[in-house]
Amino acid sequence: MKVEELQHEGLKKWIQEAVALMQPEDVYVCDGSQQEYDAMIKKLVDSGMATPLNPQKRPGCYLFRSDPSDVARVENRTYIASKSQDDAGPTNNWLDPVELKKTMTDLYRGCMKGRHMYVIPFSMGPVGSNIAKIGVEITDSEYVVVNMHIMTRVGKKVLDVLGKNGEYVPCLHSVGKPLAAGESDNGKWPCAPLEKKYISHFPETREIWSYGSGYGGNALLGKKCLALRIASVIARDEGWLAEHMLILKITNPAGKSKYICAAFPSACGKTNLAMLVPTIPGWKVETVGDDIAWMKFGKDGRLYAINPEAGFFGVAPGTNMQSNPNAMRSIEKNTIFTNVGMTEDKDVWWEGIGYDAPGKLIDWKGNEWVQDKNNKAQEPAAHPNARFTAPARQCPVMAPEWEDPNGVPVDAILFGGRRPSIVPLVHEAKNWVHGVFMGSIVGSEITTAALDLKAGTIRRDPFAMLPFCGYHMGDYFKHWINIGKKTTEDKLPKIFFVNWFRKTADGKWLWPGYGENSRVLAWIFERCDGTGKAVDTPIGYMPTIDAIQRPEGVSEADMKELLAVDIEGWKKEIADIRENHYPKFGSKLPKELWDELDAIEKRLQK
Ligand code: O2Y
Ligand code: MN
Repeated sequence: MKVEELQHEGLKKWIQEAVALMQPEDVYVCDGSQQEYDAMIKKLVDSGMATPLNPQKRPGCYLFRSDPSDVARVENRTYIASKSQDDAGPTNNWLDPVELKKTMTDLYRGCMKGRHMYVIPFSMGPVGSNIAKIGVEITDSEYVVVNMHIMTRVGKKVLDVLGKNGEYVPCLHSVGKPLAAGESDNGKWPCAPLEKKYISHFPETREIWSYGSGYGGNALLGKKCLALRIASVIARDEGWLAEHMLILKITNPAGKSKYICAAFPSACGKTNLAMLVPTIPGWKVETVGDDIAWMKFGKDGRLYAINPEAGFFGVAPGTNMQSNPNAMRSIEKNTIFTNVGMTEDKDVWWEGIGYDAPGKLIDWKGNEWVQDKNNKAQEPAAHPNARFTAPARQCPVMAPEWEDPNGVPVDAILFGGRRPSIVPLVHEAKNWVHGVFMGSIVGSEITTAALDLKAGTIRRDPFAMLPFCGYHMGDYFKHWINIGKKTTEDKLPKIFFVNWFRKTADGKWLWPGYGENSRVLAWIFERCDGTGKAVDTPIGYMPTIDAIQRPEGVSEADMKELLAVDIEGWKKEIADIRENHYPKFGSKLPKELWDELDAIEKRLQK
C-alpha cells in the first residue's frame, strides 16, 4: 500500500517527515496480509538473513541469527524522556526530551539510505476493542515487520479503525547506520554499537523513538515500549492498569471458571504458568496471555483484562515437553526462531530442550558446534536469551475468549519471585492496599552474579515493572492504591503472593513447581469462591495445612515448612524494605505503604 492512499492526514504528514529525515529508497505501508508476510520472508531468505527450517519438522518456520552484540533489551540505553526528571523517577534513565530528540534526529538523518521504509499500523488488543490502542511503527527492518505480524494485529483493518483522525502512538525505529551507495546488508544483522543505541520514550507526547537495535523489546515497539512504558502513563492518566502480567483462566471440576493475572520478575516461569498443565484431576488451565495485561473497569465495577498481544515472544532455552508442553506445541509451525541452534536436518535445538543435541549443530553465532557434556564451560549452542515468536492462536490451550474485546473479569492477582527462604508457598493480602504492598516488595534471588549484585542477593523488582514503568515508581504505587478506591473491596481482585522456589537448608527444592502449581491455583480459586480454608497470620491469610493437596514427594514436614510464617526472617525482610528498598522512592513512596510496613512489623512483634 502507498502513503498517498492513506486517509489520515496527520499520519501521512508524520510519514513524510520521517521519509525526509531518514531518506529510505522507498516506502511501503503494510496491509497485514499473508501475501505480505510471505513476500517479506522471501526477501529475508533471499538476502541470507533468514534460514528456512525443515518443512516436514517445522513447516513455515525460519531461523534468524542476530549480531552477537544485539541479543537482548538494553536497559542502560532505555530512556524515559519526560519534561521533568522527577516524573521519570530514580529507577528510570532520564534525558531531557529536547536534547534527546536533537541527538536522535542527527542519528536518524539519512539512516535508511539504501534500505526500505516500512510503515506498520498495528493494534495492541483486539482491533476496535475499547481497551485496545493503535500504534504505527516506522522501521527499516523486515525482521521487525514479520515479528510484528505475529505479535500484534497489523494492517488495513487497523487503518480502518484509525479513520481520518484517530489517535495512534507514533513509533520510530531504525536499525541504524546508513548503507553506502551500492552497499547492502547482505544477510547481516545491522545494528549500531551500544553507545549509539537509544530506546526512548516521550511520555507527555506519547512517542517512541528507537535507534540502533533490531532485537526484541528494543525493536518490536508494540510490546514493552508501547504496551508497558507508554501505556502505563496513559493508564495512570485515564484510571486503568497496564501491567507486566500473564492472564490465565482456571476451571474447577464443577465447570466454574476464574481469571488470574500474575506478575513475576524474569526467569520465574511466567510463560510456563500461563500455559500450565494441571496435575490435579478435573482442573483445567487455559491461556489468555503470557506477558502483558491491560485492565479496565467494567460497568459492573470489576476489573476486566485483555492481552494486548497476538503472539508469544518466549525464551527458548529451558522450554521442553516437561516444563511447557503447550509452548512446545505452539512452536511446531509458523514460528520465527532467533539465536537458537540448528541441527543438520534443519530443526531447532537449545540447552534444556529435553534431549541431547542430535549430532553436529550450527550454533547461534553460525559456527559448527558439537555437544561436549564433559565440558561444563562449553559455550551454549543457543544464546540464553534466544527466542521463539509464535502466533498465540497456535497454543493448544488458548482460552476461547482470549480475543474478547471486553476482556475477562479478573478474580485474582498474583505476585511472586524466586525466594529460596522466608516467603511462603502462598499467602493472601488482607485487603487491596496490603496487596499493593505485596506488589511493591516483589523481588527475586539472582542466581548468577550479574551487574553489581552478587549471586544469592535479592533484586527487588516491584510489580515486575521496574524496567517497564514509564513514570516515577512512587507515583505508580499511588496509582495502584487509587485504583482500589474506584470500586468496592468485594469487586476488586483478591491479591496473593506465591513462591514456587523455596529450598531446604541444604539447597534442595521444597516444592516441585510446574504442573503441581495447580494445587496452589486451586486454593486461590477457592479463596475467590469463598470456600478455601485459611488462617489469619501477621503476613496475611495462609492456607491451613490441609487446604492444599500435597503432591507426591512432598512430605507433611515439607508442607509445614512451605506454609510456615518465618517470623525472624520476615523481621529481617521488613528491615531490608525499610532501610534499603522504600527509601529509593523518596518522598513519592505513598504513606499508605509505610503504614502497611509498620502494621506488618507490629503484627510480627506480637
Ligand atoms: O530480550 C528481549 O528483547 C525480550 S524481553 C521479553 C520478551 C518477552 C516477554 N518478556 C520480556 C521481558 O523482558 O520481560
Ligand atoms: Mn516480560
